[in-house]
Amino acid sequence: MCYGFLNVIWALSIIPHMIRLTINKVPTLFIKAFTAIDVQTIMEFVRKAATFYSGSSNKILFIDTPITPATVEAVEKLKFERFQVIFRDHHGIDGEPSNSREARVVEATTKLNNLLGVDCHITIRRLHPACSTLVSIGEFKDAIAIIADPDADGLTAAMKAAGISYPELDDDAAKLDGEPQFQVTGSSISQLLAKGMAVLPSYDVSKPKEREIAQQNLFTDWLKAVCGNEPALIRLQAKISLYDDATKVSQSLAKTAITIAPGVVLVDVADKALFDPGTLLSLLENDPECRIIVLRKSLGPIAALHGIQYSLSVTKSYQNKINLHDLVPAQAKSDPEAGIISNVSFLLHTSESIWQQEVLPRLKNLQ
Ligand SMILES: [Mn+2]
Repeated sequence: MCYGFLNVIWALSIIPHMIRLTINKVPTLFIKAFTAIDVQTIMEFVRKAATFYSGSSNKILFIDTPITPATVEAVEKLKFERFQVIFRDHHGIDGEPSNSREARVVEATTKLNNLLGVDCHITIRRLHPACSTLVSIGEFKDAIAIIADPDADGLTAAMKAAGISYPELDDDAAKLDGEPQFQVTGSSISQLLAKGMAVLPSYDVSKPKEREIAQQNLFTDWLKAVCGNEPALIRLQAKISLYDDATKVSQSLAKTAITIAPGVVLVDVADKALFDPGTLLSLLENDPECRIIVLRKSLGPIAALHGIQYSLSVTKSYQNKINLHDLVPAQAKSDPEAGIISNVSFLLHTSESIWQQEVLPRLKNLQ
């Protein structure tokens, strides 16, 4: 799971999102499990993989997958069906939980530890910036299936586990799973993945499968390119100019930023050309006074339902000081229908009406 900019919340939303790849003969499902349907998808994927499996292990590896109640349920069901589940992840809570979401993660972590014992290794990102460091090369090449997070960290970790790696993979994975400005700083092969991810189309309600298909193709090509496939490499390189154009759009968008409250900047990106969010956010973060960045967007899970969405993120150095949950009513639930999505304290997405009625007045009074 990525460090936590806007794409994270996109992925945490209600939109089903999954990718299937066969890595070194190991069927791999990339999914974030949040709903009963996600649990069912995992079960069906594993059962099908098991019917085609000719080896002698009964291992299922979960790697970099969010520690949610749905994930726990999938693991329980797999155990019940006599699979050996091995769980490796770095999303454990570092210290005491500071909000209800973190408390739920701690609860689910305890359940997984109790269910799996030594087969469960949940650590923290500070110690393991990338999940690839939690497996050795080929450690799970005989597994029946791998379930991984649908991002670059999940992909690199699953590849290494299945036996496909290269010397810089761990270092690249840490960058790919880090903040946007560092994601594109890895080895040349890693940059192809990072830049490809940066220019994936945003979720568009009129083309609900477009982003998922684009990401499936990107993962497939990158896996092939790492294995030395020349046509895949050429296809990935062709995306670089798209990325370069998107960074130029970000540079011009950054110049349109307006300050709407002390340390709060807003950029209207609605209906604009494809831009790179990482470049835009890092340009805005260059101002040490900048505390909160607001993007007004025409694409995204709330925009899909309400037309427009406001996506707020707290800049790195203020993340311990500002809790965006303070900008909405205390009893507010994270619910796209109601116009609010927020799973972490430093990211918040709202509809136009919640923005006008709740968020903006509170922002103006923010200390
Ligand atoms: Mn991760």
